[in-house]
Amino acid sequence: MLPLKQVWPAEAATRYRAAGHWRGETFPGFLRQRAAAHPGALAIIGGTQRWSYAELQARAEAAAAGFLALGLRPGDRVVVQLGNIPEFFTAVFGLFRAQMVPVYALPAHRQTEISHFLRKSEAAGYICADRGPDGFDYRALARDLRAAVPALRHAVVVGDAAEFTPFEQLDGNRAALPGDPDPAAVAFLQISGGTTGLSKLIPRTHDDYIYSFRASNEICGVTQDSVHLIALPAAHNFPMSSPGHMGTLHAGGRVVLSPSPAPDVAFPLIARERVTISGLVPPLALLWAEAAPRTPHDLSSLEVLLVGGAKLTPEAARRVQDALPCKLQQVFGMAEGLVNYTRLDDPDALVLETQGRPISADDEVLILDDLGRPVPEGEAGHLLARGPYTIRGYHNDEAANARSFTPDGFYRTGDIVKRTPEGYLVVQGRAGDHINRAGEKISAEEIEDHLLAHPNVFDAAVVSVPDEFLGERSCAFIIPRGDKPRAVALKTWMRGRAIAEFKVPDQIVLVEAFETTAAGKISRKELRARLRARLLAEESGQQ
Ligand code: OOB
Repeated sequence: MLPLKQVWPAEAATRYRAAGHWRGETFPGFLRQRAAAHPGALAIIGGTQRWSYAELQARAEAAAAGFLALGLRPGDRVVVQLGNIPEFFTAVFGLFRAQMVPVYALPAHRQTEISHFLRKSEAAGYICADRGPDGFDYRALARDLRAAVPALRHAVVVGDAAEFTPFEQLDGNRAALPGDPDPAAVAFLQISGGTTGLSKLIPRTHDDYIYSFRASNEICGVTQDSVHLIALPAAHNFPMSSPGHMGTLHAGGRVVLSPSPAPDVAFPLIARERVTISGLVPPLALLWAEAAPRTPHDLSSLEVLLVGGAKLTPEAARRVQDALPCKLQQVFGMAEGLVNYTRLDDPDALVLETQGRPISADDEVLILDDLGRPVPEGEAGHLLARGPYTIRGYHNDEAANARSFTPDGFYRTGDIVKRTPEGYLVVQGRAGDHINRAGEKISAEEIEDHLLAHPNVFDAAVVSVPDEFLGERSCAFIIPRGDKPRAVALKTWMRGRAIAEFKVPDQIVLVEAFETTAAGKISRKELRARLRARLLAEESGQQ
């Protein structure tokens, strides 16, 4: 299969190379270099395993040779659904080494999502673990996927593989391994948060992604002395590259994998491994802030805590800063590219009240009104971005590309932001209809589609509602048909749709009809806005 390309105009690519952003580095290339320079340094710590760079490199090569021996070919896409276990790194560096393209799924995804990723990426392989920490059996999922997606040729399982290929036994002829990939080729496909319908696939190249975490390392102070606790799912873009495990490995530091972000799991790891940096979504940062003053574990090694993925309010930021013995750094990023950070030497006012400024002097940011005109400085508008690590288009999705990118290549982020006089962004909200549930993005449309498949649902509208703990939660308004469905039963039925648990509506409200205007029907967007406003008014009236 030909390598996938992500196309920047030649002029922009030349400029990014000349500026030293794109240096021709690749994933297999940088791991090989680190392993040669510091073979004995610890790279990955997870469960009972402690792997040096040399060991990670050797395991990745064995996996790469094993993938080829199975019959997978360079260019093949392989969906990787692994949690925070060391094998995640063997799998993805093995795929990189064999010039295959990982497609990153989250452990929470189920058959509906994974089969969509497999089809959309035309994947030939799927890698999962036997079971998740919650007991979920991914082999049962692999069976369903094989039946549903005939193009899926290989399922590889970490642990007890049953009838599938055992991950631990992957090996083959190293001499058959290809050379290093083209740095301009797509290295992997990330999953979009999904504003409309199903998730889109985000192609990231070696050049652009490595630039984003190399530059993040500088901004977040990551060096070979850093010990990075990965508490969020390793496949998510934030813990992967902001500066994430990839940034840490690029710097020659240590990655410590936490099977859960809960303080009772993460805090002992911080103390034992002398963790210096970690990243969390706001609800978890608040949980850590609650637990930190009472913990018997020594957290004094922590230097930096990054918080992002959803809005951290100034009050919440203050609480986190006061309770934890480290610097707070806000991060506002997206898997499509653009990432903003507050800087480590910024004054409190910027750290607590803004979501930072872009990584790169070559990040171009526009803030536009509804008609596409720049807003006056300091006013809120739609954020658009273009730059050396922001994609120019989704994988294999013309319709989404027409919606999400301007003709001159700016990505419409869907976020509403303001810019401060210092050039820092403050996130005000979203233009699109999605729910940011503790950093997990849920498309209202996708959930409405599922609900409409229920025989007793005449119509459904899904909205986000402010939530003290989650930031936002989902509420589904349902017009029943025939027997009124009960909320509990409807939730159970939704689980039967084989979707990620976080997509099951938190709240269900039955209504007789949706509003219309004198002129007739109103748009879905307007309808969702009205329903949301009504619910909030009712809730505040009850207090
Ligand atoms: C990160 O990436 P995604 O792709 O899961 O979600 C991106 C969206 C943004 O467009 C924005 O709506 C929201 O998540 N978001 C924030 C935020 N960080 C992300 N909204 C308010 N404040 C923040 N600090 O979520 C992501 C990727 C890389 C680094 C950090 C987060």
